[in-house]
Amino acid sequence: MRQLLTIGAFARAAGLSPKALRLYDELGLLRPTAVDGESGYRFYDPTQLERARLIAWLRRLGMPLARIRRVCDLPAPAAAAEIAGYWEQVLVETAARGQLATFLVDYLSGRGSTVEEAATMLGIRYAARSESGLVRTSNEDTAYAGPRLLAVADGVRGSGGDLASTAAIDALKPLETLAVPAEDLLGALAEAVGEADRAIGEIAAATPSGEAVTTLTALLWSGSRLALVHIGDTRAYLVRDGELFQITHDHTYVQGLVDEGRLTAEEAASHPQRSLLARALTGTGGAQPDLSLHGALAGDRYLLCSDGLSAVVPAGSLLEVLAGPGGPQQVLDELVARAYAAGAPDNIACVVADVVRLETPAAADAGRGGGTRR
Ligand SMILES: [Mn+2]
Repeated sequence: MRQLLTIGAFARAAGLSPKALRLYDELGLLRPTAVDGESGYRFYDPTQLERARLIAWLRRLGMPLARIRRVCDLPAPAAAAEIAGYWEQVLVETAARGQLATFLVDYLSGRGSTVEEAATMLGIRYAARSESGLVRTSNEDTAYAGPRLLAVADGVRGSGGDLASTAAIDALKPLETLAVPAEDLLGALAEAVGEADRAIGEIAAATPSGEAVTTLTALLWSGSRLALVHIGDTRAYLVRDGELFQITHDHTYVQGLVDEGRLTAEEAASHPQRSLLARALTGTGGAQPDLSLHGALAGDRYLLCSDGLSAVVPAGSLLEVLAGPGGPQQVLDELVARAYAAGAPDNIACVVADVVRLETPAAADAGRGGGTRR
């Protein structure tokens, strides 16, 4: 029989502590070969070192013990696949936490700027349209614009799609009239999205397929800032200083491949699975929308749209129209006209909104005095 190692010697050889070894014994993760009946001392066989080292490495990766047990009991190729899957999950979660951290930094940095906000009175001018296009016989897209809320939603084709996109935006409409302090904007939006998801769950339960799915991209106006909520492949763009910025990230399968560097943006645009959604409102709870705050400047122009516009009218053409003359309605009509000129193969939902300086008594006084205010 091979010489057994004491728990201390085995712990040193494996890079684990005796305390950890006792825990792994209790959890059934790594049983000692022998236990002294009188003293209770544990003894390990040197052949157990491989398993012990694997456990130590997996602990360093941060893998939970239950998952480590699963990996240890698998044959090597399956264990490798399990570790790869775990790591992919960690990366996704870390990216989500990174976004949250960025958001919190922005959020808390922007909080103290009420003096500046009071000096500049801003408002929005807006227009919204939703069309079925030239090919589809039904319209599952919804577009809405009001004094505080701008929103588009693209319901996935099927029995519940149109109801789902309407319900998603309806759930946000109470925010039009609710007095929400600027610092609570995002919380209010997140809550409303939870409401939207619950409503969609009811719609799904009432449809024969049992499914109702929609995207949602919405902006809530606070008078100085815009809170953005986004899930799916509807988009929000900002035109500022003559430049077009897409301020949402598509939650699609192909965008995921682009992010991983496995596909170029051009390849993604013509990919057969380009409309496959990675995230959406499905009524199953736990929806994970992106939330962010955007400071408003007079002269900013926002576009919210479904893929019925963005997939057929290239960014250069969008900017040409958005940077052109005319108010929101005129620009919106021109954008929709370009989608039709491109064949309008899908439903089109579109909102255009301009951030404008409001004429206030204070601003008018300053104007008379010849001062320039910003
Ligand atoms: Mn669509």
